[in-house]
Formats: sequence, structure tokens, C-alpha cells
Amino acid sequence: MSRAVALLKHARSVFVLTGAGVSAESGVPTFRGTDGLWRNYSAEQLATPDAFQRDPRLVWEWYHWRQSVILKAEPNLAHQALVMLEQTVENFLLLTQNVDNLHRRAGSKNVLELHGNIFRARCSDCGKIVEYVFAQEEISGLPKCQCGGLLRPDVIWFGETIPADAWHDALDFLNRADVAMICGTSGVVWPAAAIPGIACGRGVKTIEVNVESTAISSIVDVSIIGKAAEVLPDLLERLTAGT
Ligand code: BV8
Ligand code: ZN
Repeated sequence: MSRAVALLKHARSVFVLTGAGVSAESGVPTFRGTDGLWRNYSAEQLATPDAFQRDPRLVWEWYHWRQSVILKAEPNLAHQALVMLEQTVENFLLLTQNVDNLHRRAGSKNVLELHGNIFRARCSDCGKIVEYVFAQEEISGLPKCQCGGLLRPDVIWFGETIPADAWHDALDFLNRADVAMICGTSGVVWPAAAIPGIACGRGVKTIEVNVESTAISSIVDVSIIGKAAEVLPDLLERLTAGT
């Protein structure tokens, strides 16, 4: 922990990558943990264009269920610690794989949503993007656009390319960062999983926070095993105590 604080103390630019682990303590299920299944489906089976093509109702049921879980959730101390970190360092960028909007609800400003946002929908016909929160009474069938087209969640599914501008901006910031923190991700989903290797290759100091060791634990400068909602507030307390 003290080595992580020392790295952050001398950092002007801090890059953070988060995954489902930082929302776990808000009660939002992770993807690959024991709570990662829904009706015995895995994310890889449902979060694909083919699954939506084949059974849009099933896929929408999954997203409606996830929206209902997230709407009951509150940002946790990990999200709040990252808001503090953004206010503490000179330059800050938060790249999240999460689609739950909890970083924004916590107050993070400079956030890039690499995989989209579950509270937005996109028209399969005209491409229009709308804010979308499922309300039982509103729709009996599938959500439709004003043009009549079928709406889909505005998230990036497996097999779909990620937003080029978000990826470009993230790498641009990472290349100039002093420290990169990798929090609560299993590091199995590409291309986000490439971030730690790119950071190490650029000489950016890396800190991992995860409840268990992962494939990158051996390549990062500091690997902290613990819950994000405990480790991150502790890190911020030590970081700001010295100021
Ligand atoms: C693409 C949105 C071009 C939907 C998601 C190589 C290059 C490019 C692509 C690929 C490649 N190899 C394979 C691919 C294909 C694929 C891929 O990566 N597949 C994997 C499964 C092997 N990638 C893609 O398709 C990407 N597209 O690159 O386009 C292309 C296309 C085709 C072929 C080539 C190139 C698009 C990927 C985006 C998929 N969309 N989500 C939705 O959410 O509904 S991914 C989904 O997984 C979520 O976004 C999630 O955030 C993400 C990653 O999972 P994690 O966040 O890491 O969550 P996980 O449950 O896995 O882990 C939680 C971690 O937290 C654990 O480590 C746990 O220990 C820890 N933890 C738990 N509790 C805590 C904690 N840590 C701290 N505190 C705690 N309390
Ligand atoms: Zn439309």
C-alpha cells in the first residue's frame, strides 16, 4: 500500500481502468464471478448481436433485469474514492468497462465508457440514440424508436468494435500518464485487457486492485489484494493525509 501511495504522490497524470469488481460492493453482479450468471446464461451468450437477432425479447429481459438491479444500487466507497482521486491529481482519466453509470452518479467527470451505457438505447434502423430506462407499464412488446425501428441497448457487444474515439483518447492519455491503476477487472475482455501491457511497455507505473490475483498481477509494479471499496478509500486517505 505504501508503495502505491508513493507512486500516486509523485504522479501528475493518473489513468484508471475499472471493471465490474468496483461495482460489486454496490450489489451489481460481476460477469465472471459466481454471481455472473442470469437464468444460467453467461454474458458471452447474451451480449452478442447474434443473440439479439435470434431472441431480442430474451436479451431485453436480461438488460431490463440488470437495469432494475443497478437502479437499486448506490455508488460505493470505491466509486467515491475515484472521484476524490480525480480532484486530487492534476490530470485524470477514468476508462470504465462498466455500463452501469455508477462512476458518473458518484460524481466522476472525466469518464470514458468503453463498453457503452445500459441506460441508453440505439435504434437498429436509424441509429438514433435515446436515454432509456425500462418501465413495465410503458411497453408490452419490444422497445421501439419513433421511426418504428427496434431499439437495442447502447452497449458494445462481443464481436462489435469499441468506439474508436474513446479508445484513441484513452491510449493518448495512457501514453502520457505517470501511473495507471487497474481496478476490479479480470482482464479477460479485449481490447481493454491490453491496457496493462501497453502501460508497462510505455514505462507507466502500474497498480492493480483486485480481490484475487489475475494474469497481470505478476507484471504490475504494485498488486494490492483487497476489496476496491476498502483499498481505494484507504489509498486516498493516505494520499491526502500527507498534503
Ligand atoms: C472488439 C458490454 C474488434 C455489454 C462487454 C482480441 C482482440 C480484440 C477482440 C478479441 C480478442 N480476443 C477475443 C476478442 C473478442 C472479444 C473478447 O475479448 N472476448 C473475450 C471473452 C475473450 N472482444 C470483443 O468482442 C470486443 N470487440 O474488440 O472488436 C474485434 C471484434 C471481433 C474479433 C476481433 C476484434 C468487445 C468487448 C466488449 C464486450 N462487452 N460489456 C454488457 O455489459 O452487457 S464485456 C463485459 O466484460 C463487461 O463490460 C465487463 O466490464 C467486461 C469485463 O469484465 P470485468 O469488468 O473484468 O468483470 P469480471 O466479472 O470478468 O471480473 C470482475 C473482477 O473483479 C474479477 O477479477 C474479480 O476478482 C474482481 N472483483 C470482484 N469483486 C471485487 C473485485 N475487485 C475488487 N473489489 C471487489 N469487491
Ligand atoms: Zn429509429
